[in-house]
This record gives sequence, C-alpha cells and structure tokens, in this order.
Amino acid sequence: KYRGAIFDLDGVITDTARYHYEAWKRLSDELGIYFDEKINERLKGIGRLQSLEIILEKSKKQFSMEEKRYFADKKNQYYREMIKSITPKDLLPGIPELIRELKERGIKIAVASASRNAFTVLKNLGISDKFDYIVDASRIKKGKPHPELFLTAAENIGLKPDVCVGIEDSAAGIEAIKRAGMFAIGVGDFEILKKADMVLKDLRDTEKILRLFSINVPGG
Ligand code: G16
Ligand code: MG
Repeated sequence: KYRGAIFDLDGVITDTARYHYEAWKRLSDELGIYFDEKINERLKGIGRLQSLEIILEKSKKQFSMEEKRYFADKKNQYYREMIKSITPKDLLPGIPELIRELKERGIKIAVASASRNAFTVLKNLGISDKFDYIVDASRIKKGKPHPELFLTAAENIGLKPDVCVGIEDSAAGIEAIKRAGMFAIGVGDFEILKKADMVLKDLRDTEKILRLFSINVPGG
C-alpha cells in the first residue's frame, strides 16, 4: 500500500537529539537559565531560534534579536563541534537494514529534518547518497508541527501524502506527519508519541515497518 518512507533525522536515524540537548544545556548554563530534559522534549523537531525562545521562557530578562541570534549561533557552534565526530557507527539500530530493504523493494526514501545541519550529519553517517530526496531546512518557511517539511519531501519523491509513511521521535513531528495526511510511526516513548498510528521503542523490529509496504520478511 505505502510507497514512500520519510525519515526524521535527529533521534530517528542517529542520536543527535542528545547532542542538541547537550549544546543547549551548555548555553543555558552559561546564561544561568534553568534547563532540563523535560523542557528539552519541547525542543525536539523545533527550529533553532524557536527552540531558544522556549529556553528563554525560564529567564526574567528580555533579550534583543541581536542577542538571541548570538545565543543561537553559539549553540550551533557547540553542536557543530559535537557532530564532527559522527561516523557510520552512529547509525541507530535497524536503520542500515531498513534503508537497504526499502530501497531493494523500490520504496522511495527521503529525509525531512528541521535541522540546517542535516546534510553534514548524513554525510558523516555515510548515507547522504542513499536517499531519493533530502529536504533543505533552510528553504522551509514553517517548521514542525506544520506539515511543510513532510509535504515537501513527498512532492520531491513524486508521491501523494497518503501513500507515504513518516517516522519521527518528537511530538511536534508526529503532528506534522498527521497534518500532512501520512501514516505516522513514532519511535520512542509511547506517552509522548501517542498521536502516532504506530509507536515503536526503537527501529530494531524492521519487519513491523516493512509489513506496511507489503514487503514479506522471512519468518515475519
Ligand atoms: C532537529 C532537532 C531539533 C533542532 C532542529 C534544528 O530536527 O530535533 O531539536 O532544534 O533540528 O536544528 P539545527 O539547529 O541543526 O538547524 P529533526 O527534525 O531532525 O528532529
Ligand atoms: Mg527528531
């Protein structure tokens, strides 16, 4: 039934969600602003400046646009330093198999990440040439939970949204997939991702996903 798979990057293909958290944590510590994993959950899938706005909610101070840009740049420098060390070993379990199986069966695959660093991360992971399309986040007007990222991916792999499956680790991303009219797979915590059509702890169980594309797996 489904003919396309659109992947989120951070937290789905690789664990850069952890680096985003660490980079924001370093910045907020420097600014003396409280920040924890719970607040971080709201940042997942959300663009850089918008993420900063959420962090600044905990501060009584008002910051100018110039200061905000400076803070966001600083976080991005920390983040870019961290992603330099990414290698193909950092692909999350199940991802290499999933990509291979989907491609072998002629399923179109794309990446719909809100990250402007997506190309660098995919390159370091050694998989940038595997995808039929990678959305350029810098050309997207509305971030997740708006469906634009996913709709752009579908359009560029030549498929209607209703034959596409979106894979996400964030609540904002699941909402974006549903609003795009696609089948949503959540990877991670059930409570956070309950609006998804299917929630998996991780992507190790590739059979469950391949079945959606009517791909028969021996013993599956
Ligand atoms: C990711 C992360 C977000 C991050 C955003 C922007 O999106 O989940 O936490 O804030 O990209 O990243 P950057 O600062 O690198 O442009 P996704 O959609 O891949 O999960
Ligand atoms: Mg994500």
